[in-house]
Amino acid sequence: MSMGSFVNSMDPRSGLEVIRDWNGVAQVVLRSPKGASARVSLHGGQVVSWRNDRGEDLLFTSSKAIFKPPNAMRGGIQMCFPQFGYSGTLERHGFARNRIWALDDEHPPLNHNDNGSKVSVDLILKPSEDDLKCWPHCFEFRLRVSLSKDGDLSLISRIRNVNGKPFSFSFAYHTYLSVSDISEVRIEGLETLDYLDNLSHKERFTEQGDAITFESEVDRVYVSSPNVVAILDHEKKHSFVIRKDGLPDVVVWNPWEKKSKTMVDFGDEEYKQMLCVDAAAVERAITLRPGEEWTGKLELSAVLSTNCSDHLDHPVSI
Ligand code: TA6
Repeated sequence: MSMGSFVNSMDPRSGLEVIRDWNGVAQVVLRSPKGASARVSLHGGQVVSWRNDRGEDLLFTSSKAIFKPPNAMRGGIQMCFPQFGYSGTLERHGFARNRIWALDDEHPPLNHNDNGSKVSVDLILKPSEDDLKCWPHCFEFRLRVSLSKDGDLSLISRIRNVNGKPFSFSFAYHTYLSVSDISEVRIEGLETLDYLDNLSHKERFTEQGDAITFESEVDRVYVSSPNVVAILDHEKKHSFVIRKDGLPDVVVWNPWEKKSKTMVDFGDEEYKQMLCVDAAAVERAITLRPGEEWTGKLELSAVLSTNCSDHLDHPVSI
């Protein structure tokens, strides 16, 4: 995706590198000392790019993506909040991905020390008057996106109820992974789990014993999943390792051929080069009482091995 000529500048407060997209919306650029990079847009708090130290895109972005607020561009990592899918009365996947966020320079410290080995940006979203009309709950959604020196990408969401009464929500990091060829990809870590099939009215099934492979449309919510899942891309000889915390479910989506043709901002053949694997909280809504805060963490690593099973039994230390 050509980025067109963007004006780079340094944000005086955060010292972060900021570029403006062609709608004038700011994107913060994170760079690791070894050459990896990530770009986070204030439009939707969306991660619009994550590249390894060879400059290769690790996230999928459709060649037909529409870069025009308010709709999120098709690709990257989208914030689905306060609703996943059509599980409520709001627009699909909620409104957070369609709003302009702000840089958060009052972010309370996170209770973990990365001893400076990461470069981070902090964003914040609060409801507008219009949002309160369709979802009458005051919240603060703080998002920290970090890039480690080795190029691992981590996202930490903190949602605080600053309301007078409890509220409930569902959540997903809607993550478009770039893959070489979907028929060469398999997912390890979801074997034998139950899943809700969005292709048959959320009916509940149990996954068979082997790793998951793809030969048709898939749209499933794997429930009560382990906190580490691996996506093996044989052709690229690398794997994505997803580590998550506070997010019990994993959504797996590939639109395949027929559905691809129905999406204006998606190429007919692009289903072969992408797979959505979302760390999520969908099956059971999260309820926060006034003053309470929920945290949902995701860490993405791209490891040069196909036998990444050893990663599967490493405990999560995000
Ligand atoms: O994550 C799976 C899913 O809910 C699918 O049902 C599919 O609709 C996808 O999200 C894309 O949603 P979007 O609103 O971005 O077109």
